[in-house]
Amino acid sequence: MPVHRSLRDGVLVLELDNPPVNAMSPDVLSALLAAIDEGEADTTVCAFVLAGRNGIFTGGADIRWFGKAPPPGTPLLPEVIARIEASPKPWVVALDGTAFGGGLEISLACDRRLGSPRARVALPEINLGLLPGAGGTQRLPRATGCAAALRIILSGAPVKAPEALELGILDGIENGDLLAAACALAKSTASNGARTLLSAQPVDPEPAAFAAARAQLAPAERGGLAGHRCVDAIEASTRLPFEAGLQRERELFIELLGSEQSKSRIHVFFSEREAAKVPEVPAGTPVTPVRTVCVIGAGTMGTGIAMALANGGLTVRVVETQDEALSRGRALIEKNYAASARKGRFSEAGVAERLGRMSFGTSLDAAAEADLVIEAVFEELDIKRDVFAQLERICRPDAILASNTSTLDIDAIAQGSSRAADIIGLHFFSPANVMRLLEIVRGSATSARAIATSLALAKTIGKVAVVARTCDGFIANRMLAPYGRETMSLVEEGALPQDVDRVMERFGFPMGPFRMYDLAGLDVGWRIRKRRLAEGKLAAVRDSEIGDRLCELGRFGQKTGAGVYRYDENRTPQPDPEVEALIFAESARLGIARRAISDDEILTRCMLAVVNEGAKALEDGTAIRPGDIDIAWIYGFAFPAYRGGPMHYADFLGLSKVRDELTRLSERHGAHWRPAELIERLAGRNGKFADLGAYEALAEPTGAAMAGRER
Ligand code: 3H9
Repeated sequence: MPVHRSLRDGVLVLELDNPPVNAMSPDVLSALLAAIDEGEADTTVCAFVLAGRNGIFTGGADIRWFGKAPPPGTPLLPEVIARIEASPKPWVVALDGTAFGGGLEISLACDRRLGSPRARVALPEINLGLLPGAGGTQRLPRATGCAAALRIILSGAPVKAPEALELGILDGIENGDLLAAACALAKSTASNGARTLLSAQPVDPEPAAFAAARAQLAPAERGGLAGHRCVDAIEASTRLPFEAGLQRERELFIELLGSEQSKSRIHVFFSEREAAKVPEVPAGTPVTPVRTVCVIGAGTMGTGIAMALANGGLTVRVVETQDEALSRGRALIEKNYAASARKGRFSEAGVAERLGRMSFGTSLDAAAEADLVIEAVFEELDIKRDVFAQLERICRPDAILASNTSTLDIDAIAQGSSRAADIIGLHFFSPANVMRLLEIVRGSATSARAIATSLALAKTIGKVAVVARTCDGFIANRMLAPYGRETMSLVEEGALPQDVDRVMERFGFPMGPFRMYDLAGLDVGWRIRKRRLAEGKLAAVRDSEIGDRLCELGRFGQKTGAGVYRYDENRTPQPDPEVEALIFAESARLGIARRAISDDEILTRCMLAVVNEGAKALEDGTAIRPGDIDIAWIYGFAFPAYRGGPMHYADFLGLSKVRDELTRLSERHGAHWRPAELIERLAGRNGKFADLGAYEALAEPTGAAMAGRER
């Protein structure tokens, strides 16, 4: 039953019950309306109390129904809210837990809002490329003032009970029996006669707040559309009578609902949650509870990982072989925390608490009691295998043994180990305490327990997890390689690095590829190319040598003051004639007649290189779903979320167009551009990547995948 009714001493209590988050689906809205009819007709009912079951008030409107026609006769949320406001009997809402989106909006239409200490409210619609479309932009400023309403709606961030009380969103916080207190408040409100509704309250215009808010927004065409419409809607509350303001909000909501930016962000919302579902790891798979983690290696990655774990409330033991290296790592962690405290990200007490959960040592024996060990030593196979051989002897039988390798094959690391089932890749992205993506890489022997434990860890430390099957570069770096190669080819053929960066930044990346190489360090790729060459692993497609030439000149990027660009004291990238000359010389050496290259060609070649490789990663089961790839690129490489990720973007372009463009590129630039078989297959039936569920892209479905499909 989506809404439970109970009569308590003349108060009709309505409890939302649509697990897991009481989303206000058509069933819930119909049941609510029916309850309102009954309560209004029942003379024994003097007031209403609205509450939620399942430990939550509600996660808001049911996003799954957006863009779909609800079943005939189903009321929309704004209609239900209008009924609540128009009711002759007062309403009190009892907010226990989360009240997001339409959940806060329905509360703002009630006379009184009582929260438990664990109440938290938000209007996060902007994260879905939308605005609060059920009165939130009109009622919230009447409760909090415009400046606070702008902050809450533009950030989409939750507000905890004490602050909600301070801002006038809550009328009180009940530490005891919330429902009983709400019923008592409802009765007393009823005895006062008149309703007290926010819609009747005036709004102070605060023009400066609107100017300041607009100044912060990204351009509408660069992902800022929802932000601009939010400000327009809130401003309407200061200029229009309440009903007209509601109407204006509705128009703007409908506009956003139809926008590509919102469709992309809603795709990201659900893809992020789908990515945590691995068919071979059903709900209830046993995990190793992780409280203590041992991190081996105190370099850039090891220290970032240690901070991410401590920020997630875990106990961390950092091990480094040399005292000097250990002290350097410890100093780096302390320096980073001091910087975070200066930026107000953590309080001094918060920093002390996190550092208090860390210990530092030079002996691997520290791993003996760890639930999980994460190795972050030098990216050399032999070194890593030696570490795992020692861990095999030291660690508890139920401990999970993870490697932070970004390129090495997990099967090669686990080869010959008696603990291969417990060995898994946990690929953090630099800086590991900031970047939200955690690529979980499973080897062919990795157990469901190891995967389930890693998925749980990701949730604990606030990372977004994507599961990849081990291969060269897993999902993210595997797709980054053709992207990188294409950026270099474009530069060899006639573009300049700043052209490619300009196009990709206009597309929405916060940083173009060449600026990214300089930030990450050109020497990282150089070392990998040299290692591959030494292992006789020649790239299937020629790698440009521009990066090597720059590294041979000691130009590793920002860390050496020069890479593709030269950097001034403010780290501003300056195009460098020396690099331009080097590029021209490289074109001449390769016998390439440089030509003008359009922005469209730059974007097309960069994006289709990624999409084509993504399709291949789906075909061979490296990636489970297209949405997983989108999440990996958004949280790993800052792909613009308002475009939904590379595979979603390809669907937006249309796979027939993508196939035809790839075919054209293959005729001009070589067979490596041939469309992936999956793209041919989907384009051939006018299909989309979005049509594919877990493993449905597999060229040859495996047993597990078939099992996954059946589940
Ligand atoms: C809105 O309200 C519009 C109005 O202004 C105007 C309308 C006219 N709908 O995140 P979890 C699913 S827009 C449908 O893992 P948690 C979710 O997909 C809405 N489904 O749990 C997942 O499904 P599955 C504004 C929803 O405990 C399951 O519930 N509200 C919705 O980590 C569990 O989700 C928001 O933007 C929904 N609204 O976090 C809030 N919410 O198990 C969006 C969740 O099949 N939701 N699901 O994968 C959240 O932020 C978090 O889910 C929440 C719980 C904090 C509520």
